[in-house]
Amino acid sequence: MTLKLTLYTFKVSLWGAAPRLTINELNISNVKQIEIDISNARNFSPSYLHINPKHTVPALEIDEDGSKKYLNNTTSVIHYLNEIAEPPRYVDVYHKSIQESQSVLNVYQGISDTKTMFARNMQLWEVGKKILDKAESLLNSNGDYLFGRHSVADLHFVPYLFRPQA
Ligand SMILES: N[C@@H](CCC(=O)N[C@@H](CS)C(=O)NCC(=O)O)C(=O)O
Repeated sequence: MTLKLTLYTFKVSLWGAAPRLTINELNISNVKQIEIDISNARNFSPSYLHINPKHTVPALEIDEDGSKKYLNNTTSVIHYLNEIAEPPRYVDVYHKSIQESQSVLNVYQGISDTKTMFARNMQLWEVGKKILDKAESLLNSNGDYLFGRHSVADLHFVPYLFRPQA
């Protein structure tokens, strides 16, 4: 069976970005991507309305041995891509990171209330301030590097310094 996939998407569309991320993360090769510029109403062109009568991006064309079908909402496109992909190389890390995010997801989904998350953020903010105070005092006494000469501590610290500027 020959499978040809074409994703209709638009670079500045968040919905359109979701399957692009999926394709990259799951390393799916040979998906042709076609830009549908919705800012110019290309999603209302007769040819696109044939692909997706709902005139939204993304949409996926699945061509199996010349027989074409279309998926026209983000969830079904992503589920399909997930089905055909090889399991990601670091699948354990994926699951672990999803589990670790579960408490945050619960807040967004209204399953748990926001207080615990915000209390934890406040707590982390205080820890962050202490780390910066400590680093400042070390640099005041030791010069250019945290412990007087360049060490792994400096390598770890620099990204933290850049984050507040982002
Ligand atoms: N329910 C759709 C929503 C997609 C959507 O709203 N896409 C926007 C771009 S972010 C779009 O194509 N809007 C054009 C329109 O509605 O005419 C999905 O799951 O894919």
